[in-house]
Amino acid sequence: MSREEALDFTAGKLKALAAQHGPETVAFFKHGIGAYYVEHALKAFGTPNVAAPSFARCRGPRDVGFNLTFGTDPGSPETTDISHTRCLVLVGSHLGENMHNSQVQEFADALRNGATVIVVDPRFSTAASKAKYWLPIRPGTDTALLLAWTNVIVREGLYDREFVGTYGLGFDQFAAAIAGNTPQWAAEQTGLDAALIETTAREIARHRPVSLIHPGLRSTWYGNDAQRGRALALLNALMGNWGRQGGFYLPHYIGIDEYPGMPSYPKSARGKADNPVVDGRKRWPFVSQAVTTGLREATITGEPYPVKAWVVDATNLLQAMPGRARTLEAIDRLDLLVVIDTVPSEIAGYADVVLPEAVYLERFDTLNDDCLRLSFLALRQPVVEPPHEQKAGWWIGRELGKRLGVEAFFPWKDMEDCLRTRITNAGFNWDELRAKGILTGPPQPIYVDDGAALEFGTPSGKVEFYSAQLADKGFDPVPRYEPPDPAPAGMLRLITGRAPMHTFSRTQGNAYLHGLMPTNEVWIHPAQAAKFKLRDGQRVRLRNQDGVVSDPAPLRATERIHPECVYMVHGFGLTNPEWKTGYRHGASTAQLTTRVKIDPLMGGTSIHTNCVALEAA
Ligand SMILES: Nc1nc2c(c(=O)[nH]1)N[C@H]1C(S)=C(S)[C@@H](COP(=O)(O)OP(=O)(O)OC[C@H]3O[C@@H](n4cnc5c(=O)[nH]c(N)nc54)[C@H](O)[C@@H]3O)O[C@H]1N2
Ligand SMILES: Nc1nc2c(c(=O)[nH]1)N[C@H]1C(S)=C(S)[C@@H](COP(=O)(O)OP(=O)(O)OC[C@H]3O[C@@H](n4cnc5c(=O)[nH]c(N)nc54)[C@H](O)[C@@H]3O)O[C@H]1N2
Ligand SMILES: [Mo]
Repeated sequence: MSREEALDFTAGKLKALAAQHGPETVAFFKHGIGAYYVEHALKAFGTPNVAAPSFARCRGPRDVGFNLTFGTDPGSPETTDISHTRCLVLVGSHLGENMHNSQVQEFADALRNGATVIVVDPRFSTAASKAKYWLPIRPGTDTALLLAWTNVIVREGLYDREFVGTYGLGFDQFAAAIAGNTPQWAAEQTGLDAALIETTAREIARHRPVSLIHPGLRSTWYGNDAQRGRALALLNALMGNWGRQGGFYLPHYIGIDEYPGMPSYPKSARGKADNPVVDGRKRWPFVSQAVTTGLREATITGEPYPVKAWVVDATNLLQAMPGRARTLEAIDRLDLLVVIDTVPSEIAGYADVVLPEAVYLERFDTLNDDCLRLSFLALRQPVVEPPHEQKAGWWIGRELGKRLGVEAFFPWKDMEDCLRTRITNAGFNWDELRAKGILTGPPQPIYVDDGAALEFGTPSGKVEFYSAQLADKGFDPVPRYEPPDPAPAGMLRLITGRAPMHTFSRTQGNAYLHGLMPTNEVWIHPAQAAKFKLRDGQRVRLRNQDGVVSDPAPLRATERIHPECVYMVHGFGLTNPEWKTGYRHGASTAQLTTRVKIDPLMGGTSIHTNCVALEAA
């Protein structure tokens, strides 16, 4: 099929499906800014069903926990003022292995400046190796630790009374609710020493307000994660660090207008399919973005209405979503699966139509104008031509849009025309942006002490220590500890994270990065390795609680990990034989993630709820 035939076929099929089931029958899955114009075409066509795994599978629980507390989420990259902090607490955030480049540089600044670092992780991470205190917590028990820290800080009066008095709401109810969460109680849950919990609580408070408890990013751990996000938010609130140097800075943003004459999207009367109303309320009342697994369920059940076509752009749903079997079941029920990718990804192997996209060095994308310390406009622009028939996302979006009859949403000649017009109309210089790649706005105050305004977007306009919103919907208004489900006998909990040289599954085929790290390893405590009669370096398979068996990966027996869990880097074990590099290298954590607990507040799908036994390969 030629590219034109593929686009004609796709648009023809989408129109036929929309005629039968309504435009909402099309679901769009994406990850990242490159997917902007395909999303634009499909929203113009009339579907509200757009979801990214970076919400319910990644940052969602934390965002919701912070939103419920401060009325805003910490963003990505987070508005954390790491370089200036005197005390940095990392709860699972494995900076340095998780390569958020700017944050890793700030982390290095903080270390150079002599900041105290406290790392809570069942694994001795790279960040833990830089820390004054490493708390090797029992996996899944973090909320107990966070509540015990707040308990010490409240009981000993170490919190910022002025901040809490001026901006807080429901502090007394909060203090009463956590009164029983003593260090002795938390020690039993977390396996940590009660004295260490007390010492670290005092250490965190000693530096306030220049004390920062990092909100984390991927917070989909155990299924009750939004409440852990709230516990993290509340601990920060006690430090009075919102809008303070070395805490959370207050970001700025340059909003610029759309291309002139852009129509607005049609509004669907049927609403989104991912989070329908059940018994008079949204299934997950506090979602702030769509839930990918909700769209998958709608595809399988046909409820609340049939979803018959998926367009998947820059996300490998087979690795990114939990429960591969369920994803394949949904794909089986589709009338059309279109995949837009830069390589023959696993999901592309299941597609009816593949539209190859040019890589980021070969294309314009829409402007990046995120919120950061300085407001900015950043441009991605082509530096080389695509080698073959690949096209930029904006081109694919517009060509699809034309064929879907929504050309009015693409009034510009090409992306350069679109961007130049928007930039020029906003009073900026296009040639300067092209030459520099980024334009910044004037410096504005980012700290309260320099005159930045402190405002909270919660219903009360206050920092909600007690959440009436949660109470109204039948949830705990103050976070409460729920222990993780115990591992089945003879099994260990599977936990996962990142390695600096790889990005999920997307870099597995890159020969240079593959050369740096050709496989993941299975980290296990030596005492547990001995129980499974395995030795360091041996190739092993993992068998999960549902009988799913992984490809082999080498064992790494190390005291750097808590005896109750095994650890593996995510993204390995790809199954598309088209891949010359990376095909069936290492074990796939996604394949072993068959059991999820769903966060009742926001539909987050937990990852660390799976357990494994090990056997020699
Ligand atoms: N088991 C398990 N699952 C997880 C996670 C985990 O740790 N464990 N992590 C979760 C998290 S935090 C996240 S954010 C998600 C990430 O989920 P995804 O972003 O879906 O991750 P990848 O598996 O890397 O898939 C990305 C796909 O995009 C393609 N791609 C890369 N660049 C481009 C481009 O410019 N254009 C187009 N069109 N395609 C491109 C790649 O080739 C690849 O096929 O996964 C989540 N899922
Ligand atoms: N190199 C690289 N960097 C990346 C990415 C990438 O693919 N590659 N992806 C980016 C994305 S989208 C995301 S979301 C982030 C994810 O990065 P983060 O948000 O930092 O990490 P997580 O994956 O949530 O957490 C992994 C860490 O949590 C620890 N952990 C596991 N279980 C528990 C527990 O019960 N309690 C505690 N306290 N710790 C636990 C693990 O041992 C590991 O050190 O990384 C980003 N940075
Ligand atoms: Mo993520």
